[in-house]
Amino acid sequence: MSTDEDLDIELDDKQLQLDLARVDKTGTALTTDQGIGVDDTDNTLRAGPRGPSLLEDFHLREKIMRFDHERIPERVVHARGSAAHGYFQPYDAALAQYTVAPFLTDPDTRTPVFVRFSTVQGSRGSTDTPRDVRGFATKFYTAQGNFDLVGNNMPVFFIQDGIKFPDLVHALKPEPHHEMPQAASAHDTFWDFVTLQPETMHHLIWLMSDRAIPRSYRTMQGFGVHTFRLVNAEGRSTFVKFHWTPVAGVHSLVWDEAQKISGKDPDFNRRDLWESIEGGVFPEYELGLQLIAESDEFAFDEIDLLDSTKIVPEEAVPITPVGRMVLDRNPDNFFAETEQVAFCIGNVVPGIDFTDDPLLHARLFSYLDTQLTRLGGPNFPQIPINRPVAPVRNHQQDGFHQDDIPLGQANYHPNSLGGGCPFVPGAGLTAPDQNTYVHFREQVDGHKSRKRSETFADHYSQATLFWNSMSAWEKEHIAAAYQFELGKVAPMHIRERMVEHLNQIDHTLAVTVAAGIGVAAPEPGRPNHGRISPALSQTSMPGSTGVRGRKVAILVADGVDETGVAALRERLLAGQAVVDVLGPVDGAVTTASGGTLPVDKAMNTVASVLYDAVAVGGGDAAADLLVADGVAVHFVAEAYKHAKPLIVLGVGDRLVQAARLPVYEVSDRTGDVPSKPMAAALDGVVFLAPDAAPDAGFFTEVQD
Ligand code: HDD
Repeated sequence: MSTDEDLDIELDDKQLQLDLARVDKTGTALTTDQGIGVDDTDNTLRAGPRGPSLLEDFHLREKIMRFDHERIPERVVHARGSAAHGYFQPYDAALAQYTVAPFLTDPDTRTPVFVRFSTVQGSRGSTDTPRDVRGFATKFYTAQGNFDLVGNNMPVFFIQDGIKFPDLVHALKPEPHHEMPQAASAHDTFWDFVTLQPETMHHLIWLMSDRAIPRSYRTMQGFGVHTFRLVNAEGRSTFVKFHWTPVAGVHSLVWDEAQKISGKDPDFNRRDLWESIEGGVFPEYELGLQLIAESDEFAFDEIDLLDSTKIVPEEAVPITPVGRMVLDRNPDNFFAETEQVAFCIGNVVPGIDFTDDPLLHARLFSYLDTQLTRLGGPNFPQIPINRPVAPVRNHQQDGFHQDDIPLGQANYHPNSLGGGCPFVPGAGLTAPDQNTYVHFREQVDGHKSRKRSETFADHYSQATLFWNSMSAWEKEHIAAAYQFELGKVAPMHIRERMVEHLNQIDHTLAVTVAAGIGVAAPEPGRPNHGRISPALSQTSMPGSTGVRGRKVAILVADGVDETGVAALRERLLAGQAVVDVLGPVDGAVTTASGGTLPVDKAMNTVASVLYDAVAVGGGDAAADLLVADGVAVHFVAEAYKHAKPLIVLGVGDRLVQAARLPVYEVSDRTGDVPSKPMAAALDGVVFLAPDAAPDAGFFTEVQD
């Protein structure tokens, strides 16, 4: 594998391997699946132009047969997803004391990755922006074999034991009698289940937070959720929790935006991922680890490391940054790659091991098992996107879709007819080396029983911790989300049950939610412990990329002052923002000086919800036209409602006045950009001189 900083991803091992599977049809002639050239693919073979079709038409039969079987079962959860290729590279060798895995310890190694992001509840064709958990699954094609980190964008899970997963998913999915609602958790069966299962309370409050409506996959965290182990060459284990932090910061939609986007552009997150990569704004994430010595397993009050409904607060165990992942290439074919990729939580490499988390253990079975139906047999690891770059040699053969041709007579071990091959390389090892997996020698002892540990019993403290750690606006959004979701639940007893749970988390939250859903305010419940973890608030992760990759709409009309628009556009593009000039219709507008200004899109084919900021061009005649245009007035009013920066050039302020928006700050000096966080304030419009444009800090402050 190349170690060159400027490595062309085409040259990395996985891409070379995929090249063997890529089929370029450019300049080729049409054939059947048997390679036979065809003379006509538009007309069935018939007995006379108006006569019956003939069964001997092998091209017709094959074409229809192939079409009839184009679909495979969608994933039972996480069916809707989008994916990208990229690489991971560790910063240094610091982890070598903890693990034998070179992909984490060799800073000269760039490991190819394929990452699939997903929603959980909806079907393959559902919208990108429901209130839902997002999957964040990474396949590392390491030289020692595939490691799959199959995580989510929330650090905890609904249930503590995987045996409850079918119940959880049945309750979450569309209801069985009428298949409604699609891609939404706001319905009776979900809230019936979770209110009867208090261990869900911590994950639920995350689900009610803005984390459940990420603005883009580029601005979303990822978590391995479970506690895993790193294992070093002496066989010593260290507990580890995996964290992905987006370099662009953690940014979410607001709920009204999310719902509107579902209609305006159901592919919103998918499109963003695709277009960002095509535009060279590569999504980047830092991998960070929380490392906990084996001897500290019981050092945390109220936290059992085997309980996936708990976090280990960063204030207790800081995150050690270990490397960087960059997604820099879109898949060539959605089905072949994004649909056929098979993540298995059991895919680990030497140096990474499991703990006894009962949620994790059920997953170890489920992922392998589900692929058999989904991908049609046991040879799914041979599908190009799933193939390791490490060599695969064993006696596991035959079955549907065997792509390899295993040579030789001996397909068993031990053998002498095949020279004893493939031989077992690590026989006798008591600790892993980088090429040989040796399971951690954990000592286990216990009576068989279906009992849950007492240490898993606290279901509220960390929900309270999360609530306490939110900023005022995050709290508002959470309370509103509970109200929205529970307001769609018909049986009142379920609403009441939920208010009782909320009362165990925080009394004020319970009273606020109750007031919105027709439930009586409860008496004070469990006292709030008052602890906070500042790292849990989105406001702690603003990101460092400023306007890069942000989408800005500039509204123009005939008579626009082109110099102001050009200056703003230029400055935004210099910061790698994405700029769309929007006119009343597509094509071009005439400018104040009599020229023409090209328009990227017509205003009514898009909407402010698809942008991060909206600017209004200047020019007398243009301002009059925009003021008279209901679509333009709505555009700025809605952007304001969603707390987005409004940038107004010159007399463009007339549009803002027409929308009756309050004005809080006027900047008429070049480059003097107000820094008031509009998201929090919800009370203003920014005016800029024609040649002023927002700098990085501006967007950082208004992100949420
Ligand atoms: Fe799961 C898919 C994440 C618990 C059973 N899961 C799936 C995907 C992600 C997760 C990201 C999509 C992978 C892809 O893009 O193809 N799942 C999680 C996380 C969990 C979790 C972070 C808790 C910490 N899952 C979980 C449990 C079970 C499953 C407890 C079963 C006992 N998950 C599955 C599955 C899926 C799946 C049925 C459906 C498609 C697939 O595996 O390949 O096996």
